[in-house]
Amino acid sequence: MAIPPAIVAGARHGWKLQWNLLMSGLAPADKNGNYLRPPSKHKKANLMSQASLIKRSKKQLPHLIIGRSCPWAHRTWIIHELRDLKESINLITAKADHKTGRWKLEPKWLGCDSLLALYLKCDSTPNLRATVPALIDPGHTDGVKPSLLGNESAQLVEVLNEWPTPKDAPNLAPRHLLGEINSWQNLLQPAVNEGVYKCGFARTQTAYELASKELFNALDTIEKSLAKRGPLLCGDQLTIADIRLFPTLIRWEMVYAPLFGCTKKPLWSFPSIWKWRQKLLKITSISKTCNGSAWRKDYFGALFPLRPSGIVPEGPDLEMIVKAAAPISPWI
Ligand SMILES: N[C@@H](CCC(=O)N[C@@H](CS)C(=O)NCC(=O)O)C(=O)O
Repeated sequence: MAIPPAIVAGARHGWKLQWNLLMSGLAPADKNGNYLRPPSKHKKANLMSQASLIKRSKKQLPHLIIGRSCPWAHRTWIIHELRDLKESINLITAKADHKTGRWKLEPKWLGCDSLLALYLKCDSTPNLRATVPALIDPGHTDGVKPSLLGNESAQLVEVLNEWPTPKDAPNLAPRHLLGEINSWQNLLQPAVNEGVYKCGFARTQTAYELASKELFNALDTIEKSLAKRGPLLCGDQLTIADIRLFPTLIRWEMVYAPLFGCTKKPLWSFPSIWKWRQKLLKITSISKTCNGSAWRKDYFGALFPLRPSGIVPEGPDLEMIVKAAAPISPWI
């Protein structure tokens, strides 16, 4: 027997109320339903001197805590790989606990089995969210407490780019390109890197359309710039501007299009961006940080309000998508 329309309407209304409640826990919004990224009470990230690092044993070195699917952590991870910082910063991959929405530490580190416990051990204020990436100094002498050196990715990529290293390591933010790198960051951070989240976490149609417009306008700007003076955002040289953009665009077909509704145009309709992404994925230090099927599992599994069934969709693997020749676009 068909369900009476009044019951369907009541169920829809009830579900929408509950959905809004769940969304408030996941992603704060303003009164018009626009996603508001929680301000991170970020600490000023500190650079350590070569002299203080040399004195330390492997265990006493700072640790960079990342999560395999977090795009913010991904940016710091790529710099860690590209500059080969493993001799001076240890890497820990926290595991996403989908049931609690928290980061687990397996195995425990400094006696902590969760990122929250670790933040508390570092005396971070309880209202500071326990987010990845986090750069932590375990303390190098007995009795010295561990401390949080930084947990804001935008700063951390800069700090890691200047991190002392005994070997030759690339400078991804050379002085003559700093102006350009900063102006890319001013566009990329709100419109693209946060922009995909603004689409996915929008609570109303108007909020979604606003975010989508801002996002695709930014992609148009990137496309034009790459076509004119690519192959990279600052010309021939790989910089932190590329590294800041890459984790968003490499997740596109895996999660941001299917789950966040970043679908106004397919990415292949931006031919220069398409080639740019292929070029970056060919760099081994970058490709080893990419795991498309893990991203699918984490995003579809963790973001319950967006996908209550928890079903993880199938799809072609990342390499296959990225390596495909971009079709002749009807938008060109
Ligand atoms: N301040 C951070 C924010 C990073 C962030 O939002 N990380 C997410 C994972 S993608 C997180 O750890 N969330 C845990 C939480 O909010 O409790 C940055 O940009 O570095």
